[in-house]
Amino acid sequence: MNQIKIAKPILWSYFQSTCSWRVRIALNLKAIDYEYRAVDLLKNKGGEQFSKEFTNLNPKQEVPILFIDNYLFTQSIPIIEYLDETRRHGARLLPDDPVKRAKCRIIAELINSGIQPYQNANVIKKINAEMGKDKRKDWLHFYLNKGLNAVEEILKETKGRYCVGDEITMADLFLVPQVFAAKRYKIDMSIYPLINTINSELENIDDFLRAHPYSQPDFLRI
Ligand SMILES: N[C@@H](CCC(=O)N[C@@H](CS)C(=O)NCC(=O)O)C(=O)O
Repeated sequence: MNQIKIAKPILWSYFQSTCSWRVRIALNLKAIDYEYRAVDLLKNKGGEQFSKEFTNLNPKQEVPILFIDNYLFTQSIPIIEYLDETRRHGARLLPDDPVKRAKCRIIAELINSGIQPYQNANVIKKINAEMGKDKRKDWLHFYLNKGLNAVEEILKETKGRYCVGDEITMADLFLVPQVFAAKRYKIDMSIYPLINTINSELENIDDFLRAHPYSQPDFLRI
């Protein structure tokens, strides 16, 4: 009998990258075993994402990248949607109900395009260089608070135990890493009670804990 050999999935990740963390949670929730390839975003002042080898894999020079089913995917949202569409077991990350699905994508997008880009390593590097380190705090606090306010508002309407109702969805995979990053940047999280409550529900779930930066092979206290 002929057997088709399917290679083990490979995730290019950095322990502290919130975008990689989203995908790590999805892989855990879907019980997908994978090989972890660390990409040090800060190494040699430039970072391994700028190497020729990595740029060939992702011209945008960012993690995560996921190799799965013999395809290479970038961008956490399509990666997570692909996993959900091809693996129907485990948590359903995109609800069947079209309204819930849209709300879930809104929350993911508020964080994906409305918050994370402003705190991205290459953006902060440029802010430091062109505006000075003092301005960095104002920049981060302005954009993170603007985005988190919008998330807190939509949660008033969508929340159950988690971001959208009582089942874990893609929105939750975006929330937990973003809260961690906001705390690192010393955002006052006490003004976001719904985000805090939902984050506390989620952060101790085993599949989330195993995806946490502190549990990754490249974890470094920096
Ligand atoms: N929209 C992309 C964003 C990817 C991204 O910005 N990744 C960050 C880490 S969270 C990165 O690799 N940054 C490298 C850099 O800024 O040089 C996604 O969701 O995957």
